[in-house]
Parts: sequence; C-alpha cells; structure tokens
Amino acid sequence: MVDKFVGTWKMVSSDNFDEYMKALGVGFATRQVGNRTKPNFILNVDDQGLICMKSQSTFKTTEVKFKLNESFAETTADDRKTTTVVSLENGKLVQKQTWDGKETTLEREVIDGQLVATCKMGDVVAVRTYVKEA
Ligand code: DKA
Repeated sequence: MVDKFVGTWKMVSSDNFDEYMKALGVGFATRQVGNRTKPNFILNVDDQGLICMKSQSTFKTTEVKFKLNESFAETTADDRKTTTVVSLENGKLVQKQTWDGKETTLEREVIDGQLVATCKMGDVVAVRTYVKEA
C-alpha cells in the first residue's frame, strides 16, 4: 500500500516553507538553514510492515521507524519532541505530529510521479515537491 512512496526522493521546490516554520515556532537562525536546505526523503518498508522514513540533508538527518496507525515518539529537525502517528488516507500518507497542545500534519502523495508534501499548521500551508532519484 505504501509501495508508491518507497525510494529516494530529492526536493526540487518548496513554497511558503518559511511561513510554515514560523507557525511551528522555529527560530530565525534555524529557518534560514531550513529555507536553504534541499533534503532527500527516503522511505523503505520491510516485510513486517515496519516503515523507515528518513529526511537527509547537510543540515540534519532525521529518521523514524513506525507501523501505520501506531503512535511513536519523534524528535523533529527543529527539535520538537512530538507524539506522531502516520496513516494512509485516500492514498495519502498522513503524518500527524502533536506536542505542547499543538498539532501539525504532513500529507504526502504521489502525483504524476512526483512526491508532494503538504505541510499544514493551522491555516498556514507549505508545499514541497520531490522527484524520484532511485
Ligand atoms: C518535508 O519536506 C517536510 C519537512 C518538515 C520539517 C519541519 C521542520 C523543519 C525545520 C528546519 O518532508
């Protein structure tokens, strides 16, 4: 079911990401680096259904391992400690992070062979597009 997300994806565009990071509460210095960074997004799944999702860049590499619909502890690139759950909803991989009474969602879908990540925090929406590398 998550097969279409498997592989290494390279970010090629990022829209409104600075506003999204501001809404998350990310400070100026980290936003400067975050805006300049073009991460690779790498997703693998093993035969037990354990999904490994990695965001790899010169700034920071983060990795989470989880099963769909099972919550887990995540430390994000901007150092939020979140409770996270990932589910498949209408073909989208939806990652919901909660921390300090706040919530953000990262929705990933494959459209015309590109992976589109829609990041939502309140009414702020950022869209980041990735192309398959391997
Ligand atoms: C993506 O492209 C979304 C990544 C969201 C990261 C939020 C925090 C970044 C702080 C530098 O998959």
